Parts: sequence; structure tokens; C-alpha cells
Amino acid sequence: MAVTIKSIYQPLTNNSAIALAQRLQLFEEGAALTSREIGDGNLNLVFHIVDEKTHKGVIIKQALPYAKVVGESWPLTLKRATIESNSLLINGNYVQELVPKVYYSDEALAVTVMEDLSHLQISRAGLIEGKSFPLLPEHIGTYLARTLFYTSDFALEPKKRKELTQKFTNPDLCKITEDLVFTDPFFDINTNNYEEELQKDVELIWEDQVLKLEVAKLKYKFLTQAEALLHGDLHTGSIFASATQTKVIDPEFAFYGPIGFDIGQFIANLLLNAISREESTQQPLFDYIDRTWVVFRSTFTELWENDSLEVYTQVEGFLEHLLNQTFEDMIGFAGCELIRRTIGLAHVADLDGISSDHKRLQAKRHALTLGKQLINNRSIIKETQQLKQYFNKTLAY
Ligand code: SR1
Ligand code: MG
Repeated sequence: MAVTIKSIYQPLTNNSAIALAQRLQLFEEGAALTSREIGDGNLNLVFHIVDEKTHKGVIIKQALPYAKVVGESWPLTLKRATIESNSLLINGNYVQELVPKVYYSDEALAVTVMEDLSHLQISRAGLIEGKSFPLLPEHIGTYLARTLFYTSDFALEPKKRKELTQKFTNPDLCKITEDLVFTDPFFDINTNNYEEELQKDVELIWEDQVLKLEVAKLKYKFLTQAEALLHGDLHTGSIFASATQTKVIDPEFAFYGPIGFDIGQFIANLLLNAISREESTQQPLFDYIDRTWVVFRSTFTELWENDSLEVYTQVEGFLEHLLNQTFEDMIGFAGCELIRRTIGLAHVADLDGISSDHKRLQAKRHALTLGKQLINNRSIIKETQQLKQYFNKTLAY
């Protein structure tokens, strides 16, 4: 039976989240349901509703009209919930096994009801514990190649691609990235957040005109290059994983942008985890980065050869040109992510969780120097294997 729900926006509570699950008939009638708010991100409420008898669960995610990480003084559009559910639905066509199933979405309530993934772990948390996720690079390389290829002009009729670009115009969330990733960390702006011991290191960044010119070019690409439908916030906290399964969540920042951005954010977050580790346990992270790029490149190439609508994809050299440009952008975007996660507003537990002050500051200086090197040298870095050399060269003592 189809369920119609008339809604006006108000933040859910555990009780109203249960009532919504009941009205949607997601559980058997009379089932004893419990709800827990488990949102640990910067922006949204997340309710985990469970049937006590069968242990079957669902997730109800609701956007708040402000950024939770800052408070009500930072208003934020509720439209991001619709962007998120639309992105999950579209990507479900290309990588069904790598995204959560959407059961219901409600624009007015800013709610997405989706598959319970509590049998998996957020990959950032697992990597911090030293767990390995052997299929993560395979899965993320595939996710990136398929979602980016199938939403690009290489696979869509031009009219359809433009309709999608319109549908995923996401100015408020893009502005967060424009500010927090590309602008604020490079200027003396009050959203920045860093230990006072890093003041000199931070000032060196603010004064570095060569670096700022390169970041300006990367920001301009982010602002203008509508190549494919991006996830827009693909850090390791946006990925649930286990030894065998991977699910990419949270695409509320989705928009049409440069293909290298998602890949760059993902590899930067692997580098941040490597920075937080002792040398003896770092290698798996470099292997993940190499493998992600190899899988992305080979899958994208296969789709280009077999599934392309654009006549110029048959021209010798075009694919190589695109992959080289994407690689260069990926390295540059990764550099920006390393810097912003160290001194910008939104940090990562990989670095902030290092309990020794000395080691934490050392790790943060390492992230800043590596970030600068990647941005400045992105056109001469040609292989992911070179990242390890840059990583070792930029160790802070
Ligand atoms: C105010 S939002 C801060 C950060 O959280 C999100 O996950 C994005 O990474 C954003 O930059
Ligand atoms: Mg998020």
C-alpha cells in the first residue's frame, strides 16, 4: 500500500523518528522499536531505528537548518537532504552494491530513510584502530570510475547532462567547500582552528604567494569545471566498510565539478591516516592509494572504450590527456585537503586523536608540508608511487 505523509519541517526526536518509521510501514505492525540518535558528523541528525525482536534496522537521516558543528549561528539549506537522496538514487544505478538503498525521502522534512549499515564500520574509525580493509581501494576505485564516467558528457546526451547539472546545483554546500577547503586555511580568517604552537607554520602558509597562486588555480577549477556528478565530500568518514563490503554515504555535497576532486579527497584522507601512524604500519595506506588509482584508471578506460556516446572518445590521445589532467588535479586537491584538515575548521580524528602533544604537532607539521609540496609539484608528480617519496621527504622532526 502506498503511504502518503504530509509533513512540515521540524527536527525529529527519537519518538517522532519511530513514529515516522511506523507510518512508513517499514516494520511489522506492533513491532517494539527503539531509536538512538547516532549522528557524529558536522551537519545532520541520524537516527538508528531497530526492531528489538528481529534486530532489523533502518536509518533516518535528517538535515538540520544549521551546521551542527558550529550551531544555529550558521544557517544551512535543508535542500541538501534532497540532493543527498537524489545522488544516492542516481549512483544506485551505476554502483548499486556500493551505496545504501534509499527507502523513502521527504523534501519538506529534509529526511532520507535508508538501509541500516551498522554491521559495517566508518572506515576512518577502522583505519585509526589499525584495521585493514583489503577491498576498500578496489571498491572506491570502481565507485569513482563508474559514478564519474556515467554522469559525464562521455556517457550522457548533452541535454540530459545539463539537466542533471541543474538538478545538482548546490551553491550553499559548495560555498562551504570553497571557503573551508580552498580559501580560509590560506588566509587569516576566524574559522581556522589550530594549536598556538602552529602559529608560525600557519603564517608561513598565509605569506606564501607561490602556494596561494596554485591554490587559486585549484579553487577556480572547483568553481567552474562541471565535468561529472561528484560526491563532493569523499573523506574516509563518508565510507562504511568491512573486510568484504564498502558503502559510500553522505553525498549531500554532490554537484557537477572536476573529476579529480573526489579522488583527491579520498587519497588525502588515507595520507592523513598514514601520517598518524608509526612508520612500520604505514605501507598499507600507500598500497591502497596505488590500487585506488589503478582501479579507477582501468575501469574508467574500459567504460570509455565500451560505453561512450561522445565521438571524440575515439580520438587517439584524448583519454590519456583526460587521465593525466585528472591525476594532476587529484594531487593538487589532495594537498588542499591535507592543509584544511590540519588548520581549518573541520579536523580529522586521525591527527587530533594523537595523544602525545609532541607527536601530534609533528604529525600536523608533516601534513602541512606534504600538502604544500603536493599543491606546488602536482604537475611533475606522475605516479602514485611518488607520493611515498614526498611523504618521507616532508617528515617533520
Ligand atoms: C561546516 S561543515 C564542515 C565539514 O564537514 C563536512 O563533512 C565537510 O567536509 C565540511 O567541509
Ligand atoms: Mg558528511
